[in-house]
Amino acid sequence: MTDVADTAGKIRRMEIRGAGRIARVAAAALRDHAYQVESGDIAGFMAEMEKAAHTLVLTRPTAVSLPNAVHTVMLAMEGTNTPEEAKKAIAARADSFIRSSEQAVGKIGEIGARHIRDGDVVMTHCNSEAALSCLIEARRQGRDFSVFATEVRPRNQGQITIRTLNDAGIETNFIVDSAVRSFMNRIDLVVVGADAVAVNGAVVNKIGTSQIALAADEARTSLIVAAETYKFAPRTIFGELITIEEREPGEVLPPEIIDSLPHVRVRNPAFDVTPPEYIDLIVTEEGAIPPQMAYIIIREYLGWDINEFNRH
Ligand code: RI2
Repeated sequence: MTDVADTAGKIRRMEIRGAGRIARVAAAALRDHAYQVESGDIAGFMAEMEKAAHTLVLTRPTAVSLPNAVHTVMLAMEGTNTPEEAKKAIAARADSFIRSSEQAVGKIGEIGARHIRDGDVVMTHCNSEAALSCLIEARRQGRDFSVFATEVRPRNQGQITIRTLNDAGIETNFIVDSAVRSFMNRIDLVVVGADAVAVNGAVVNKIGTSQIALAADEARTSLIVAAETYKFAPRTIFGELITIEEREPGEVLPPEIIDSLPHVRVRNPAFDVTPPEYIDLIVTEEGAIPPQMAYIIIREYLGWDINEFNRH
C-alpha cells in the first residue's frame, strides 16, 4: 500500500526518480489512495482524489509523464455514480497505465535496438530506462558495441547507468560530464531519454543533454531520444512552456561552503531543452518519428481530447 504524502515526499527528494517510474508510482499511489478514502458521497470522494492528484503533480514540475499519468487515472472517475464504482474504475485504469508503461519501455527497446550496429560506440547521459532498454535489447540480440556514460552531476545518476550496463555485460567507459566533447569524435550514436517532448519536437531531458546534442551535431553524430508517448506534453500545443525545475543549491555544494560565499549564487537547473534540429529520431512505443512529428503523437496516440487539456 503506498501513501500519497509518502510517495510525494519520495518523488520530491528523488528517492524515486526517472520520468517513467514517477508516473507509474503516482498512478499506484492514486489507486491505493482511492481505497483509503472513507466512502461518503461521490462528490466528496472526487474532491479527496483531486487533492491527492494535486499533491502528486506538484512534486516535480518538469516530467510531463507525471501529470499525464495522473490525468489518465483521474479521468476513470468520469461517469461513475458511487465511490465504490469510482474506486474500481481508478484501480483498473491505474493498473492498465502501469502495465502499458512497462510494455512501452520494452517496445522502445525493440525499436531503438535496430539503430545500434555491431562495432558502434554509443554515448548516453543520465539514467533513462527507455534509453537503456534500447542498449540492453541490442546486446540481447548479440550486437557487440560499447558505451560512454556520463557522470551526471549533481545527482550522479550515471552511477546507476553504469551498474545496469555492467550487469548486461556491455563494455562501458565512465566519463565526467565535461569530457563529452573530447570523446565525441569516437561516438557513432547518442541515445538519451526524455522527461518531456514539446509539440515542436524539442526534448526536455537531464541538464547537459543539450550540450551533448550540440557536440554531437558538430561531430555529425546521430542523436536519438527514447520517449514513451506519455512523455509528450499536450499543453505545448497551446504555447504553454515546460517548466524547468531548479533544485536546491545544496545538491551542488555543501551548505557550509555556500554559507561562506555570500556573493556566490549556486544555480541548479535539473533539465535543459534540446531543439528539434539536433535530434535525428524520437523512438516511441508507437514507432520512431522525426521530432517534427511530435504533434501527431500528441493528437493521435496520447488520446487527449482538446477539451480535457485544461484540467489537472
Ligand atoms: P526514463 C530522468 O529525470 C532523466 O532526465 C532521464 O533521462 C529521464 O528522467 C527519463 O528517464 P530524473 O528523475 O523515464 O533523474 O526513461 O530527474 O527512466
